[in-house]
Amino acid sequence: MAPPEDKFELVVVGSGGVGKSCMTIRFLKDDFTSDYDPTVEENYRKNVVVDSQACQLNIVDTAGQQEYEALRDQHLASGNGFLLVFALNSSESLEEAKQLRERILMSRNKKKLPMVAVGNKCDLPESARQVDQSTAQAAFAALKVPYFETSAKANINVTEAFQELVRQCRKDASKGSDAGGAGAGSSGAGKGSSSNAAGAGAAAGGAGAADGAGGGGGCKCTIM
Ligand SMILES: Nc1nc2c(ncn2[C@@H]2O[C@H](COP(=O)(O)OP(=O)(O)OP(=O)(O)O)[C@@H](O)[C@H]2O)c(=O)[nH]1
Ligand SMILES: [Mg+2]
Repeated sequence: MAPPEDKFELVVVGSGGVGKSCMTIRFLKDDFTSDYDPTVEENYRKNVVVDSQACQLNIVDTAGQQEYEALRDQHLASGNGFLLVFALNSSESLEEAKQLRERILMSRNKKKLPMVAVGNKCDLPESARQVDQSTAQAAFAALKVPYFETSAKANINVTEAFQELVRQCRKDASKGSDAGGAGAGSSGAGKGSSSNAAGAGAAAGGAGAADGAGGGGGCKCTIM
């Protein structure tokens, strides 16, 4: 296979404990652990195929803990796309995800950047929910950020969310700086629209995205 033309840095951000690392590991390795080990920072590199096109992803799994905020913020400047993760059992984490979006846009002095929002832990029982599907959907639709309800644990919509972010990055790269977070219905592939992405458990499994060798030595990252 020819080397991928596209190279994107995807930065996974959100409050502590919302499931950023589990989302990343589910996407990259189709694995899950219920242990909680707060992250300082992890970098992964992997070649994936999205919409029949190869690309190289550098995925930065950032810290949610405040003490590492400065480390995280370095990547706000460098990232091509951002996965805004919150947990459906924490309304506070939703607020933080919205604030992070603003912080990213401000730090880059842009109105839009490739972003996808994710309400994780949708496997939890309804009684644990603090964020309604409709509330989050409406909030992100207003911001023109595609939104998915996911479960890293049950492998729901994880691949879809990352793939949508890659699409956003491609659009941004091809259209120049005024592209960014196109909203509902614009993803071409249908699945990414905020209205039909959330909730559905159609999850194409972990398979769709992951494809072999990293390539490129010498980086401080795990080559998947
Ligand atoms: N029920 C459920 N639990 C999850 C899910 N994703 C993650 N968890 C659990 O939530 C806890 C935190 O997950 P992490 O992925 O480590 O969270 P994080 O956002 O990376 O946390 P920091 O690295 O501290 O910022 C762990 O105990 C996970 O097992 C999910 O989809 N469903
Ligand atoms: Mg983590």
